[in-house]
Amino acid sequence: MFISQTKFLSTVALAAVAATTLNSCKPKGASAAVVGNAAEKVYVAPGKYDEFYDFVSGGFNGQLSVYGIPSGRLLRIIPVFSTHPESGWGYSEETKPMLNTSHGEVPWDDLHHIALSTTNGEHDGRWVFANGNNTPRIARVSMRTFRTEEIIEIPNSAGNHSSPFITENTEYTIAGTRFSIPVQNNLDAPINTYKQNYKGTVSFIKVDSSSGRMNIAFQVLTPGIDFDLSRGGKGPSHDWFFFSCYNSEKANTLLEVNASAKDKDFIMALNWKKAEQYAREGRGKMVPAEYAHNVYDDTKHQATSTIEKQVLLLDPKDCPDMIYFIPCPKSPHGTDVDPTGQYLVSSGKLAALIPVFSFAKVQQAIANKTFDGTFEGFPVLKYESVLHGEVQKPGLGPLHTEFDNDGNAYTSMFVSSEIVKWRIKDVKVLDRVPTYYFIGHLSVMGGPTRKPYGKYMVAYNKITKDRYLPTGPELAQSAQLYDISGDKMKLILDFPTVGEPHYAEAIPASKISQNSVKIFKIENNAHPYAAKGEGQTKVERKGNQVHVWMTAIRSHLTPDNIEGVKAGDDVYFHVTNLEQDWDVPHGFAIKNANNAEILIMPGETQTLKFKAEKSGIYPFYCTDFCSALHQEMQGYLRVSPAGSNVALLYSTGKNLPAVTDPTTDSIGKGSTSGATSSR
Ligand code: K7E
Ligand code: CUA
Repeated sequence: MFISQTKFLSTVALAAVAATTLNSCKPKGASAAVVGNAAEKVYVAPGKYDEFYDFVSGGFNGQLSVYGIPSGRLLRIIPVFSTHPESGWGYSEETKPMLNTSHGEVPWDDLHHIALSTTNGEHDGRWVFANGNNTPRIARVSMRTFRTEEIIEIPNSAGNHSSPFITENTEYTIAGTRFSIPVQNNLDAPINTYKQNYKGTVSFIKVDSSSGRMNIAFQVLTPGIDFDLSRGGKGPSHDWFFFSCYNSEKANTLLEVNASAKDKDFIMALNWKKAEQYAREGRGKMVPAEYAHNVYDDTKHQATSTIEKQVLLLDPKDCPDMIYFIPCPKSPHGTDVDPTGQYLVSSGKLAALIPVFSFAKVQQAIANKTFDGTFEGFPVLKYESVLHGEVQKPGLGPLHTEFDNDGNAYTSMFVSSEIVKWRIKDVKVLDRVPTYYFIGHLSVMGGPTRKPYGKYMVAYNKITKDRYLPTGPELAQSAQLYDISGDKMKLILDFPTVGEPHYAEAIPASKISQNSVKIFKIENNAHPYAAKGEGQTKVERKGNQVHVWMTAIRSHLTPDNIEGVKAGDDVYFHVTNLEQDWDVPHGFAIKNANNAEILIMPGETQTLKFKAEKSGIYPFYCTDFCSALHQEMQGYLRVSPAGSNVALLYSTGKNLPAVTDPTTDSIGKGSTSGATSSR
């Protein structure tokens, strides 16, 4: 996210902000900040592999991208909430349902955060979860196929920002609404009735431990505030989830809000174990809701989209001792839990310090009822009573905090463009290093897990300025890699990213590379239109639909000549890639299709729909340079005028007799007998 300048200018830190902003835009010796042996540290020799896969959110490109660390090499772009012509994601008939929502197809989203699945708080190498910010959705991506397998829409939500963070064993992935909205009734309540009618929700999406399948287990209704970010507890705080809330100025005009200016914003602590129990006890209510649940099947090679009709809503009024508010200095953004699960770091963007809360003290305060009033009926814990300490003078504009395995924290400072390393034990600042420029998220290898790997840290910056060759008004996005193995953080590499990166998480390559799927077994292909050999290829007409069972293998498409399609027909090319070798995709594209290509992996079937609108000849070809004779991998579709009598014919390697329509063609009179035969 990008913080508006005006908000900062209104703070007391005006002068300091202006000075630091200027400084960080025109740094002295920005390139000299690189240490001598940096090249050695990031050099991954040809033929060698990177140590980590880094899964990086693409922000407004709606995708995920995967980089190798430490090289910074881009390995893959994974389409999630956006169409991707390169692979046909969102263009093939099989993947279109993945982008379905209760509002129809939504082919774009704003992907900010990812969460790698964990078991006992450690990466288990199974799934990547990602949030769609704009049309609330959560996706699950497989680390075996590097593909999106499932997308679930989140009802009663608007601006799905504090998502998709997970509980320690990936029991749940969590989604908190950014905008509060009217929930359930009076859906177009006047905006000036915000205080009375607008509510927030946080959703708990159960993740099946073996299949990964997601289902919204329950939603919790909350006061009408804005949730920004969240994190699950670990170890001692396992049962809890923490949400930062901002912009509670509106809520602050409510009488019950504590009057202290310092307590204007909150961290909401929610005991999800209790919520789970209340849901089980039937304290929630099934309420009508419409949301899409889209699942991709790797055997049928296609997605289905189901519109769900109801969701279980928990009203905290019926669920005592489940939610507490922790006061937090101005406009908290990130809220992060340290590897031990004992400390909670919450960064107020406009605060001149970083509060660190002690989970043990939170528990004590709850037990002793050390409250400081209430917020909309919920107890507010007394700030001092839950505080472990405050990091003094960390820098300006703290956003996000990550951790290493040695008790240190690293906080990104947006306004002063730096990362500050500090010690959790005594909240003492140990080191600081500049970032170029305006860092948002940062990522320490394994930073959100119980056992961070440390070693490297990546800064994801908002502004690139002079880091790369200029490329017109828009510049490449900038990530920066730091060596954090010593006491001092050292900048060792700049690398550009695609889209606008927000959060990213890296995992050792050894945890997933051996599980990578190489091919889909052709014998397991259960696609209803699969042709598992050239003998199964055919063309059939069903009304104005023409279905083509086509195969691709080096280096021909079968069939390659198709006639008898008429203007007004919808032609479905179901292309099966018969290869059973790693890294031999075939592509398929046809002239004038209002569509993209499809890219078909070995053993897979994918379908391109072509609307035959005008009569003519439409060449098609393989788009992936698959062999020396790839360029020869081509064919023709003949589209005749609507109402003509040209029969369906198809062939490969054989010239069929000329077939013309006697009613529309006066030159030749070809035979139409043996119409749907071939070869
Ligand atoms: Cu700080 Cu959307 Cu996580 Cu961006 S958010 S930076
Ligand atoms: Cu198949 Cu090119």
